[in-house]
Amino acid sequence: MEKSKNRREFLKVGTIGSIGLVTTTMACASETTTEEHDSIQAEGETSAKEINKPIVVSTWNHGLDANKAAWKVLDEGGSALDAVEQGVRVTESDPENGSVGLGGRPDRDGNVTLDACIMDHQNECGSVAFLQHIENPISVARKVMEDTPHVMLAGQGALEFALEKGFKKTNLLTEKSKEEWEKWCEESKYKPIINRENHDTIGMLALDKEGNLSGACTTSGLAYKLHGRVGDSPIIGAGLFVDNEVGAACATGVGEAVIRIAGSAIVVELMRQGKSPQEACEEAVNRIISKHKNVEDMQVGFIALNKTGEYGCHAIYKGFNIARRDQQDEGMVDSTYENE
Ligand code: SD4
Repeated sequence: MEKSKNRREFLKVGTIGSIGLVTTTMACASETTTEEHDSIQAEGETSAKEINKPIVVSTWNHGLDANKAAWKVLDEGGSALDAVEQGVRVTESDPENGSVGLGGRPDRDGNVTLDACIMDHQNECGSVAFLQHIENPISVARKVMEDTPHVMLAGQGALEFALEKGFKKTNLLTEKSKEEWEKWCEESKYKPIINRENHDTIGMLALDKEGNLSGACTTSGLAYKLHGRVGDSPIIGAGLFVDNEVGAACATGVGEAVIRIAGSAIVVELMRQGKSPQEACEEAVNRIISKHKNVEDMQVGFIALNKTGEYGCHAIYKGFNIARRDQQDEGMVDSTYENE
């Protein structure tokens, strides 16, 4: 397999504020070089001008629409927490999206089961796993965070909690998803589908005008998974992690691989040690590769955003992309990757 764009190539892409045009082809990483970033730090403070805020980044093409909703909050001076919740709700409620919320592909028995989590700048976090019948699990996760002493609710208990909080029971299995699942049942391969294309989980990271970070992650998980399977997306430290002193990260792809390396927590810790968001994502991807005997068909991508509004992304395979919105513009950014 061919190695692709390496870090040094795209670290030259630009500096903060230099991403001008909306583009679908730019390589990932925004865009202080390591040296520039160091010099900012060495001067002692990062001035407001140097910090690229507010900014929101999210996974895949559906991130563009989600970012618009998040941007509305950020631009009006709202919190990153509100922004990421409002942002990913758009994707959850889109019946055309087959990997998140309404219209999500079911498990192998035909049940749409959802995982989501949210984390703010005060290390507060909330999560729901294996939740059925609720269109916006991210908002249930936020309620877990704000209205309970717990971090995570799962299954029937999460559903009962959501109903108590006034969420409505909804049939999430759209005709389209049902037909696809029925077709899949004819072959009965019982092999979860692993996507390398642009229609996966939404993970979103935002830095608000106050300079605070938050993140959200929500998914229907791997299509046709075993009933009861939970991926990385509701697990704080795996699918999402935020540390307001350092940065935030989220993951998309095969959740089992992300969980095995505590993926998003690792990305944040690497940034704490001085890595740029891009370098941190690369190291986490390579950790996954080195810890698995075979990554064939195992796509994983990470996004990271730090306190200066610098972002990066990296994936095992070509095909991952992220949506970015900041004060200059909005656009898609192709992720760098290890393998074609
Ligand atoms: C999961 N990470 O459930 C999610 C699914 C996903 O790209 O992101 N697919 O494992």
